[in-house]
Amino acid sequence: MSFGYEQVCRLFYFHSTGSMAFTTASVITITWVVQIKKRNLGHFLIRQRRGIAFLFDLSNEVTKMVFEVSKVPTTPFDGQKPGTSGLRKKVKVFVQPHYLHNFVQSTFNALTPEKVRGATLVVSGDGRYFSKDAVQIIIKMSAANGVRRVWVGQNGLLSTPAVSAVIRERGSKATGAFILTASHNPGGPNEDFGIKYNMENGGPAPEAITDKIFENTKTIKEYLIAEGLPNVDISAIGVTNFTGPEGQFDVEVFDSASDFVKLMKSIFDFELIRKLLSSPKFTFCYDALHGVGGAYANRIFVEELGAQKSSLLNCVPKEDFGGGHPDPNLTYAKELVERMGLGKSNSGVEPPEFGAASDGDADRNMILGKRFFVTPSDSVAIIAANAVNAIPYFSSGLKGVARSMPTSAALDVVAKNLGLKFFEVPTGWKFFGNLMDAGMCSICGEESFGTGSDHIREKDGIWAVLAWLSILAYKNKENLSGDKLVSVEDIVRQHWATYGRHYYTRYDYENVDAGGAKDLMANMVKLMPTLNEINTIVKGARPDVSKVVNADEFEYKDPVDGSVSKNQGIRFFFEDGSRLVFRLSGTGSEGATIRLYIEQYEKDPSKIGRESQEALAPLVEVALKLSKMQEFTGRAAPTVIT
Ligand code: VG1
Ligand code: CO
Repeated sequence: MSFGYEQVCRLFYFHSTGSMAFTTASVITITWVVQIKKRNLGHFLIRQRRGIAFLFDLSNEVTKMVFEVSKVPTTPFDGQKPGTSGLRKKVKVFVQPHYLHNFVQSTFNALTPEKVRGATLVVSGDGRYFSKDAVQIIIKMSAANGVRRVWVGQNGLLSTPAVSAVIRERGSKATGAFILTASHNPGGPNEDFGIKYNMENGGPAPEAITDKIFENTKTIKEYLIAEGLPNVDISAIGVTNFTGPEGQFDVEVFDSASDFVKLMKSIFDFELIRKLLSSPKFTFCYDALHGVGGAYANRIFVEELGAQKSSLLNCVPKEDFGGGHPDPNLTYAKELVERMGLGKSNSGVEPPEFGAASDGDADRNMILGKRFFVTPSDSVAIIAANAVNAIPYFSSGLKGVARSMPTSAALDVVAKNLGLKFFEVPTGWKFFGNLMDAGMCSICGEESFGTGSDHIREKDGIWAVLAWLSILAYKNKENLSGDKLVSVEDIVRQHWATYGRHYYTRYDYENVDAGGAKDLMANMVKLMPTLNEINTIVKGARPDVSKVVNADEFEYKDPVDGSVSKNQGIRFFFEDGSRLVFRLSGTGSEGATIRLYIEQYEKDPSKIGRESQEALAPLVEVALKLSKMQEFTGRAAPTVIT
């Protein structure tokens, strides 16, 4: 037999039943025919007649479904710029014809066709409204772009940390992932959808890639899709095989929790935690806020660690998160906050010893003790201070620690005391990845309820809960039959006594007019170099606040690859170590959100027990005056205070 290379031909498959299927693609390269033979996909007899190749399948099974690829013309959409963590927009925007397609194709193009061809991609998310449709669209586009296989968590569910874990190690490694989530933003037909791409290290795409994606969205003219590919049943575990112009294409649906549970068991001492959870003195409560955390909670907390089923709240993932904000903070995690004795009403029931919540995609966490709130900035510092003793994964020491710029300096103090490498990066998890890949950082965190480690390249809500349970289990090891357990509050107060306390609060002004927000920031940039003027405003507002000694706009140079990220927030540093930070959110889907971060360090043990809003009131007043908040936004009060 002699075939010309890249010869025009048609392919026929004869089923054993006698029926016949054929590709309608008119161009099939002979290399592909040879590949089929090499891959041993059945017994093929190849004949050629007048430039047409015939493939006769002599095997008994025909399992391959054959698809063709279409090039669909399209035009760019405005505003497809990935923010702090992917592209987030209202569902109404995402469902427009070609909208999602344009973004996915722009991503493929940014990754380059060579990298996409033959790739293994993970596609899943927090299960929010529109996810199931999006999974099918991305499968069809992956097939058309020459991806070799797509891995999907059952029902399209995988938490963001689980995606990171799956990319890094699910038997073999994957090339990357599309994560379908808008995190803590609400879901449903009138709410938010989101998509982001993670790289082969399991972490969010760096700015070099997200910038390229955005550039591509501005010029895109066509996308590739296998429109005729039947929808894959993502509710059933199993593999479906297809064949296309680039060769074989498989979709594998797998259990959403197994890989992640295995990873957690390799990090923590589950036996020790189990002992704590089974102690009658210890009571526990976890709220998934109807996010994807629920898909892991039962397996880990109940099946593996023996917690009561009744200790799980809102653990059934829902497309609309039950109508709430899946945001684990004191404002939105209402049910948990009430249960922990931090709400307005007093039910008279004794709150649990420990409570935790995670967000829509289960990468954030909130840690609560009985009638006690742990700030995320304190949480990461306390985990870092106790990790080596309490968590087997860290027993040989920490490589370093890192926090995002607006996060309080509680971690800095721990790093200094323990002689650890320390890094301050811009907001967003993508900046931690390089440090971790380079072996420079083991534990990191953000003030926005994000905590994690180098076990993956995303923050990890369930990991944080297990870290705290490990610390509690370790501190109570010899104490489970004693009178009183060491509580969350005891651990935090002990930490403050050792390292000092960072009073901390964040004010969010959500969905303000984008123009007003920009002007407010521009006004402060102008103010920055004029320390005298700044201090006149400070003294005018609160004579009891110390003076501003420096003001700047945060800029980060990545110590690993040298890349520079500018305009990452405006900072005012005070003589007594206090700090104000202003930045615009990069995760909102409408208007602008201004975040104001306020921090004050107190070393004097007699002054560490104050209520934080009261302790910070003078600095808040100064911040509002300096920024002319009300003048620029028309807002007399923030939307959320954490
Ligand atoms: C917010 C937080 C930031 C976090 C990001 C993504 O970003 O401040 O710390 O990394 O959300 O978290 P911004 O730009 O709105 O301040 V998640 O849980 O949405 O992936
Ligand atoms: Co999230």
